[in-house]
Amino acid sequence: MAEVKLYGSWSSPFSHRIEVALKLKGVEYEFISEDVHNKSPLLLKYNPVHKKIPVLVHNGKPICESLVILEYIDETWEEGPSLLPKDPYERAMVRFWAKLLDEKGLPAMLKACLRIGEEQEKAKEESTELLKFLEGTLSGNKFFGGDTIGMVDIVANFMSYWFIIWQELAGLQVLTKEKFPKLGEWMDEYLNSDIIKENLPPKDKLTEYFQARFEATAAANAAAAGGGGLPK
Ligand SMILES: N[C@@H](CCC(=O)N[C@@H](CS)C(=O)NCC(=O)O)C(=O)O
Repeated sequence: MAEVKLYGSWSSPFSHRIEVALKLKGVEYEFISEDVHNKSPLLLKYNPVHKKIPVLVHNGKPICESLVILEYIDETWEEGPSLLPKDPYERAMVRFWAKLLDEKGLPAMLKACLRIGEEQEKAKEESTELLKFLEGTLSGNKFFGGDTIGMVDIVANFMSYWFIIWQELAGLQVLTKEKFPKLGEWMDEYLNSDIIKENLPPKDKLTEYFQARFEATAAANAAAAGGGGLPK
């Protein structure tokens, strides 16, 4: 039997993506919990380039970077539900949105919650612009993947759960059901799907974890700014 190990962390949306994909495909795996502030020698061995979780180790072979891992899972366990469409154009579109969410969406949304002043305003505008595009792509579909959860839904997990917590902590209202009704419906559908619901980290625990991280970032930035209290 294939040996599948996931080096991850309970609080990470990247790690959660891989757990969801494996569960959707019905793949049995061992979860190895990593402390990202004190990485294990095995994690550093398997991901010497980025030194980050998640890493999937399949029969001893490591695969790094969540988007790469998601495609690997889809291609390796073909019998489960497809995470990417078969049509080349549609596959390209999935990769486009997944890349955009990772390269622009997540950093902008995090910045909107961590920065202040002009930088925060810019990040809020960038996030809102992207959310408008995403709202447009849903066009009557339950999920970004159509009727079933696909790769874009899984990649966008940070928006439906993590960003909602971050914006609550920052006292922002960038993504709300009033401003983005279709994204609101998508979030409900996604978060209430059995596999997602059963595997999300508890909201209280996650809020507490990020509250501490946000406070530590603000304190570090204040110290770097000479006590000026400007989170960078
Ligand atoms: N691009 C990576 C990002 C993964 C990532 O940022 N992982 C974080 C945890 S959420 C990590 O391992 N951080 C440790 C570090 O930066 O040293 C992916 O998609 O897998």
